[in-house]
Amino acid sequence: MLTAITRQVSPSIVHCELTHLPRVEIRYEIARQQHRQYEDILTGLGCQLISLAPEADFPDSVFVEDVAVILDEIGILARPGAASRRSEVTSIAPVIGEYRELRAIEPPGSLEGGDVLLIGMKLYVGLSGRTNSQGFDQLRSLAESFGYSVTPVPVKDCLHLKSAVSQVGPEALLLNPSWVDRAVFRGFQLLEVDRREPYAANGLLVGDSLIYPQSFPRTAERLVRQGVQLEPVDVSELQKAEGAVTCCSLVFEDGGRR
Ligand code: CIR
Repeated sequence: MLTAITRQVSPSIVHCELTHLPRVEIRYEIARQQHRQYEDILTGLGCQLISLAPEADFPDSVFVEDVAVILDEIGILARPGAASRRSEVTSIAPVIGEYRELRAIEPPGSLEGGDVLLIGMKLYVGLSGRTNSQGFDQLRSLAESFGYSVTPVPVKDCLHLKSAVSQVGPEALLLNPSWVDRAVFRGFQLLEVDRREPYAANGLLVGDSLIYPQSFPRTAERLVRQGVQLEPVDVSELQKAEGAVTCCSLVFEDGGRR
């Protein structure tokens, strides 16, 4: 059974971190409704949902993906590169601790879950503005001890690795070749975003379905043509905070509580 951890949108989301987009008005009530729809989709796809209460002190806390990496064997608490996000880890740690033994990325390492693409026993880790080489090294030694291969991936012009590439099928990845080097992912079936939709590379694969933003119709059409089953969701308000669909949940195999 899959479990999905989410956190409801913070009333202070208007003060979110921004790296590549200009600040525009985020309509909090609409963001909340859209987030609820996203949660409903996760439930509809069979996830047991753990929807955590909003945290007023942490504008970006809806983006739970960034604060942990959950492997089958352990949960790794991240150390966000954005200083304003570091304390988000504290309140989610005991929730993940219900399911996994915990480890943590320690200073001077920084790492955000948005930089970690997990496919089977392969971990691709973005070296971005948020994840540094010490964070990468720490994750690598933790994951390699359980038999994972761990590959560093330079990313440019975007926030996280998963802004540039995500999994859309068992062996298929969707990517923006301007932000990440296709060659890293040789061996996978590679689909590219439509050039006019640079932010379209992020989808969340749950079982056989891809939760995918409504705002990228051209790339969506390409995905459908390749046989990908889409679950469209409107996340326009969270996108203004540079959020996408992977970042709003931590989805993992339950395997029973510890
Ligand atoms: C941030 O800059 O940290 C947030 N405003 C957006 C985080 C999005 N996270 C993700 O895509 N994994």
